[in-house]
Amino acid sequence: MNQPVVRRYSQNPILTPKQVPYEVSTVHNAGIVKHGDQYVMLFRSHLHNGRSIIGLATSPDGYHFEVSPEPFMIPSSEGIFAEYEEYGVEDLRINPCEGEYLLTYSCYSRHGVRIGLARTKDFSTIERIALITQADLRNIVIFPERINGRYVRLDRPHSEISSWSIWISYSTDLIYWGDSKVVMKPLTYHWDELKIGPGAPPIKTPKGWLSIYHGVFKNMSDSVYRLGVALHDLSDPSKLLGVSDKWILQPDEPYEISGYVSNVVFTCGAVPEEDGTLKIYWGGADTVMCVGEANIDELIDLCLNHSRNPM
Ligand code: BMA
Repeated sequence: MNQPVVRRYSQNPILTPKQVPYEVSTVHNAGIVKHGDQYVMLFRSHLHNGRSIIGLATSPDGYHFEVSPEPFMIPSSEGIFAEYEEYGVEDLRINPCEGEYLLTYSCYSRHGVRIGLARTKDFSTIERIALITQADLRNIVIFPERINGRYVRLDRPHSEISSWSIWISYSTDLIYWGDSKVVMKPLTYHWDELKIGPGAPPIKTPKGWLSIYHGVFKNMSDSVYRLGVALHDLSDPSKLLGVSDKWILQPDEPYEISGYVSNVVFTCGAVPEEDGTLKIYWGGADTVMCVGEANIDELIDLCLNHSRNPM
């Protein structure tokens, strides 16, 4: 049996820089959600100066996207956000949460990288709420509902003395976060041994919270970004029920192997469908957007029955 866990859409890539009506060199690492009868994608683009902004694209079917004429989010020129977004905004996640969308994105500046939180209900107006971390920290996803009265997020701090791992933090107001602890670490001499980070916002299933994450392996010439899957306990998401020992997606296609950064598949979003499949979206080689489908039960089975040690 050698069936791929994630079945690529035959017409990948689904979005390329050529489809963007303003000047960009990449489209990648998009947050995505089903909003009413549309799929809404907030994708990252490098400008020709190497800094990033966020664009918006919509689709009736999750495969064919049309890009809005203007960018969705550019670095702020106001207040504290202006100082910390100076070098660009990146890798936005759309976290559906209790009737609104919480947008978590990396803010780059001369002070390092930290995470901004904004909210929208309709993708036409957006309100920046707060910077919710110090530097250096990336890849925040927020669970879709409060658990035991608190908002919950997975995050990924940087460290000089430990391989970069997935942590959990809690908040009662979305602004002040704490009670943090590490929940999952890279495994030595394993496909994710260099570093891991949260990818798509967690998805609720009857068996647990499903989390698609990225893991990186460094070889003699390169680093390879792959995707893996983990399952968190429904009532205590700091508890890992299992982490698939094998990756679910690796760079295999030409548009994943070569591009702005070679050998990268990187996700910021996935959409569960009513038929039990999960549409996973990923950036290929930091240059184009791609989609593929996995079976949610199969992902759960990988976590529960073919698990590696989370820590
Ligand atoms: C990470 C982030 C991602 C990017 C990946 C591969 O560190 O910067 O945005 O997709 O590297 O270049």
